[in-house]
Amino acid sequence: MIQLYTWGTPNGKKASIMLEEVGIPYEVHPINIGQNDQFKAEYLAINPNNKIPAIIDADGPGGKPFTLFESGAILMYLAEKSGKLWPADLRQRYTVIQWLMFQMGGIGPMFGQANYFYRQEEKNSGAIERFKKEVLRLYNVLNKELGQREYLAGEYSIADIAAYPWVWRHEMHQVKLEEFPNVKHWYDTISARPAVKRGMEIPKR
Ligand SMILES: N[C@@H](CCC(=O)N[C@@H](CS)C(=O)NCC(=O)O)C(=O)O
Repeated sequence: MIQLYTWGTPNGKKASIMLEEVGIPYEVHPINIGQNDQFKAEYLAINPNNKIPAIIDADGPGGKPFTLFESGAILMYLAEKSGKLWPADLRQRYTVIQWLMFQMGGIGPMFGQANYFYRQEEKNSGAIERFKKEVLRLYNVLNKELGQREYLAGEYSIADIAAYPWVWRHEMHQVKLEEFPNVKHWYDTISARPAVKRGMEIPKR
């Protein structure tokens, strides 16, 4: 049984989608980041970086409990632990990791900043300009790549699970998916997966 510490944001949903995809039983602990639960001492003992998601695997490596934060690391750990969505072939595995890093280093931070600046009442036009440009650049990369194959790394993988909940927030960063038809097709295909539907419902309120 895995303990999942999460909230209803893209990084949190990556972990719940993955747990649903690989079928590992888990218990949800909502960490309300709007009420600063992430700064409470008991949560900082799990993730000193005061962010969701985090997991505790009671049956971790060596049969001992294992605590892990950073959503990309959680996806890789759950893939390796379950043996699912984790290609045995080195070339394929690193293609998955490459697209996972593209999400962690590009999509997550850039879409996240764009969402933040678009949400502010007092608009910072310089910041909006910068992040809008970067968001559109990233959507163009996704659209071009997804025109050549169905999923980011070929087969459905943790790279798709990482990117999907960020694209779910496309309205927040003012992107019309219809303008990126290959991304829209990929998004709709992933949205139809039963495990993704269940994972997106977490945490239930
Ligand atoms: N790189 C981290 C980012 C996690 C992250 O930014 N989580 C946000 C929610 S999506 C959060 O917990 N924010 C609370 C805060 O910054 O205090 C990961 O991928 O796990």
